[in-house]
Amino acid sequence: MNFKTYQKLQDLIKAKGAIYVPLLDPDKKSLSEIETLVVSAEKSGADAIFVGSSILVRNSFQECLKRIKDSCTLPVIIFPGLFNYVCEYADAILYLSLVSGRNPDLLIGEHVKSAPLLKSIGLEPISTAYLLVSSGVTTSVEFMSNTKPIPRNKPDIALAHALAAEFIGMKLIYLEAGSGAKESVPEEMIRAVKSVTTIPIICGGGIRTPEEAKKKVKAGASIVVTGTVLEEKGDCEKLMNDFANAIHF
Ligand code: 1GP
Repeated sequence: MNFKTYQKLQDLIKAKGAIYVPLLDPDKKSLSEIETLVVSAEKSGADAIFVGSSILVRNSFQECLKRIKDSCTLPVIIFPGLFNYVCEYADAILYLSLVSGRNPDLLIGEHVKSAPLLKSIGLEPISTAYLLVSSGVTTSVEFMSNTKPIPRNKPDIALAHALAAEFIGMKLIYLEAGSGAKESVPEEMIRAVKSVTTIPIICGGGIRTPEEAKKKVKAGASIVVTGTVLEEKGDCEKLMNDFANAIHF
């Protein structure tokens, strides 16, 4: 198994300080809209593309990944939500373990089911500690995963989870407020996690402006993800460009 996509992300973080990753949901846009978005993302300075959904409604995931790969040269990474959708057209998959919860299926069960297929198609897994953080509303992840998020005013709890994940050998820490969250992950929590961990921190959920994204980077995030705010716009090339400029330093 090679880990070249993870290495590429690390190289980009080293070169740019932090990187910007738009999240595309195949359920929210048509295939042609997604193709257009991907082309705009590359032009606007985005560094990689995440593709995923909490519930897949349309039967177009494989086709969508293929079209995305054909439309850009950016690393294309599956962000599987709660289930490990596997697809040979992607460069890698965030192999998410929902470490903030105590649901065994999402800590290891789903991984066991998908590991042999990942191996046989040669899809790179990027071991990622997924920490769900409360955000003011019940998010899809919270409901679907049947787990409690970490209270947003408890950075010490997030810190302990992140440290344990790094000790176990995970390669990324995803601080997640949930798609469309009312409030994004607090900077104080990002700072606390950053103060003890050496692996890159991804921050996503409820980030709506480039200014907000910059605050996450200043607090210690190496990767900032936006999804919902892009779905709400028609042509979002300028917005993606503003995000990329705010995040790179
Ligand atoms: C969701 O972190 C991602 O899993 C992105 O969240 O859709 O709120 O930008 P938004």
